[in-house]
Amino acid sequence: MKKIILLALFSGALFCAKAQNKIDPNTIKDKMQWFADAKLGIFIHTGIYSVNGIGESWSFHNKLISHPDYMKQVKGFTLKNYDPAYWADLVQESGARYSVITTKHHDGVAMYDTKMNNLSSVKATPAKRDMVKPFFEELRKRNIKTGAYFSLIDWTNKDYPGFLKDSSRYKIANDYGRWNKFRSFFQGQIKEISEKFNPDLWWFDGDWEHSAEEWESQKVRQIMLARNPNTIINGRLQGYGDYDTPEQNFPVKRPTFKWWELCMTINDNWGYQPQDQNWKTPYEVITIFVDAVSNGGNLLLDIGPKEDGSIPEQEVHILKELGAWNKRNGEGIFNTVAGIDLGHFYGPTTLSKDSTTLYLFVYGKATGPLLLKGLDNKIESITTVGTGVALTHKVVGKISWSPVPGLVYIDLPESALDQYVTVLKVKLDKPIKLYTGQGGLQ
Ligand code: JFZ
Repeated sequence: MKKIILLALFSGALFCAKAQNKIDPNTIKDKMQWFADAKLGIFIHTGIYSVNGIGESWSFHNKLISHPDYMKQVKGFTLKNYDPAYWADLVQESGARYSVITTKHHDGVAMYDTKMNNLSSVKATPAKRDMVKPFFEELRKRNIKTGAYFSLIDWTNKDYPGFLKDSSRYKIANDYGRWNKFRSFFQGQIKEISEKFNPDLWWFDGDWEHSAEEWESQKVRQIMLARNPNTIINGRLQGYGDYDTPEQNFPVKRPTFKWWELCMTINDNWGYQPQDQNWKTPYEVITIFVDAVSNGGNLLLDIGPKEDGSIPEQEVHILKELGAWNKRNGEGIFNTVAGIDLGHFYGPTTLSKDSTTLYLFVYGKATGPLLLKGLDNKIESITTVGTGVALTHKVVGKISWSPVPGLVYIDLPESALDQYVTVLKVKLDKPIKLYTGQGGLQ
């Protein structure tokens, strides 16, 4: 229940406070355009939790393991097979346009060479490597946008109030100087990430533990925008973010947020956990991806590399299958906008930006005739995007004297089907015009 409330809070905080800090809507629209067009990102939870294959940070917070035993994992984090070029190749092959890597999770262990303390993959682990710099360099070589996940929570830092689930070190009101010391620390890390890596996107996390005032969220936003006014910020910087981040739970009704991204695990856990073999199938991932895009959102699909930097083969397989599907059908996904109401077509749809092309998505082995309702356009052609098959259609029930359009039945032979989701391209005579009446005589 807590998670649902908090995730709902993320959304509320994001949009109700935006008016307060008067973010210029035009500037925001321009800089969010790449994100709106990108549709797919790959999330990477890398951290010492992959050594024992246990829950990231939460395992000690929820007392499943003592904090000292959790922190002993620093000694097993080797990255001996870490290959940032391979990671970037895999992101590229998936079809993703951006990738977000954990620079620091709630456990406080930085995956980059932070100068703010000695708790990092560089200074505290046998890896002695900064993961972020080389990965961002490889992403940029491939024109893939870079995202920095940063946890505001730092349950290991002695100056952070929170620690274990039912105990805290102090209350801010009782020791403001200590809280200020922590604020200088975490804001110093944000400054150095800004300066060293200049991420295209910031993925904050953990804002739920304190208020925007306590975090100094407006100041934090300014720190990032001062370095790069075009960087975009997720909605977990309470009231000072640019887009919403529903987590794991897929929206059923189309979200009202202008920009949003569903972040989702590829099995049931964010980090590498060997016992978790509940992999989502390529079909499940692709259908969830299509659903998010048809509702105007993005999918941020997570992978959890092992402590040596290698990526589990199941994750590689899923990303490659997703990428192969994107290669066949990406025209209906990338650079499109949200589709039409489900009353017109009983499935996901997207539109070209000039709305002269309607893309219909057909799950699994469904074949025609498919029904398209209320289309008040002349159809110039219907083809399958992935297989390029020209399809026939029939208009039924058009009454000559009525303005109400007829029903369109589209033949979809089994031979034209995609292995996972078939995409139909409906080329229209002009920008889409839809009849949304209740039938009858008008
Ligand atoms: C957060 C992190 O805690 C999690 O470890 C992972 O990094 C995910 C992407 O982001 O997920 C949450 C967010 C909120 C709650 C729990 C986990 N909550 O409100 O209990």
